[in-house]
Amino acid sequence: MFVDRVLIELRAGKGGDGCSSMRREKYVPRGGPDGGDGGDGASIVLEARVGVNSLAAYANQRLFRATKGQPGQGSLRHGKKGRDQKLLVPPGTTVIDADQHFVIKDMKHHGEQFVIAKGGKGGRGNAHFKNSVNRSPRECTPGDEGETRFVILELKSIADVGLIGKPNAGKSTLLSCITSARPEIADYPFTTKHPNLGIVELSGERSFVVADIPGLIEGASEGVGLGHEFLRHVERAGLLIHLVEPFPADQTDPLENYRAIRTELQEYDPSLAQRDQIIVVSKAELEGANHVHQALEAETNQVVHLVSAIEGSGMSDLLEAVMQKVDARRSELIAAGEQVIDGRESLREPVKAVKKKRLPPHLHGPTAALSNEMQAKDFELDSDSNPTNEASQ
Ligand SMILES: Nc1nc2c(ncn2[C@@H]2O[C@H](COP(=O)(O)OP(=O)(O)OP(=O)(O)O)[C@@H](O)[C@H]2O)c(=O)[nH]1
Ligand SMILES: [Mg+2]
Repeated sequence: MFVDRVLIELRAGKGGDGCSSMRREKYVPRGGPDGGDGGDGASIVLEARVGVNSLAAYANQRLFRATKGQPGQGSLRHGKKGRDQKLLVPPGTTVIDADQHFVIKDMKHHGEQFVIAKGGKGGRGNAHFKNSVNRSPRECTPGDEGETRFVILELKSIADVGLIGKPNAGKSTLLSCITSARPEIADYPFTTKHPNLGIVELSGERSFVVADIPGLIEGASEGVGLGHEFLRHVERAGLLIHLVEPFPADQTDPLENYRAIRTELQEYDPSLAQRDQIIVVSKAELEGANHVHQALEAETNQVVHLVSAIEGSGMSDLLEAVMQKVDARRSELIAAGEQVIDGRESLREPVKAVKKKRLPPHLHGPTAALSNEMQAKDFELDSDSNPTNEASQ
């Protein structure tokens, strides 16, 4: 299941109460206060991790609670701290405050983590309040409440290039042609219901990430079709590929379709409409596709690519042009002192930690070298081949 927006409630743990206790023991006069402090409540920590691909883990569970701190006890025993709860999210997740709608944090990199709800501090035991005037205080403080927060987690895919266009334009076919991604492809509109990402690898270790999103139609801003919702997955992309189908199944005019998508982009976010774009006419092998290509070039006054995913024609020119624009944008970002987010990072398989097996002493200690040929008595005699060292290496 692909989930890219959830509202969750986070409740950090309460701090444990401080304890009020007096030491009473035979033969120990004036034992004094010995109430321990309460342990701190656990916090809730968000961490971006490669390999977590959607927010599906939060689709069914809405409330996340961290454990409380334990209360302090007599004999100066302090309460145990609560164990922090870690929630994993995909890199590219934006954390938004649900009450006031401001962005708390944009988690772009693997391993990035931060405390979203802080646990309450533990209370203080009466031993803390002892002073020269009051040597037997009964006073102690309760633990603080942990923070409670409603947050919206929103996933905005990290891609260099966004593929947009009308449904059935051939976006998913193009993605499957240039990357190893295998999205669903069919000759009916709205085959793609959630974004798909793929990595395009060119020679010389040059690569970029492409995001294919569900098709847009006129009125998407009013929620028609799948709406605008998925456009946020190309928001981070510095470059858009606008795919235009030459002969739409619904007999509409391809130029009109092109303009309609431009209007939808403008309505969603004017900055997205101004973003650099490469226009591509798909299904080039169909007769008459080049007329559409010429008409589009005349209308937009810019180079329009003509490609066929079936025959593979025009692909290498297109990929080279895209790579150049991606490289130029990366250099621009570096020159402006901004960080370049590596989209490939979020698609990489997570590295699984290999657990070292603990060997019993007879397999790794000095005795591991014992055999019929090497007996215990030989160890001292044969000082050159030091079996103790060999075995321990
Ligand atoms: N003849 C021809 N057909 C193509 C080409 N590329 C894609 N198609 C066909 O166009 C149809 C739609 O392709 P998709 O890749 O599913 O289109 P899409 O834009 O992803 O569509 P949605 O996901 O529904 O928005 C499929 O039947 C493809 O086989 C092409 O280069 N030539
Ligand atoms: Mg598709």
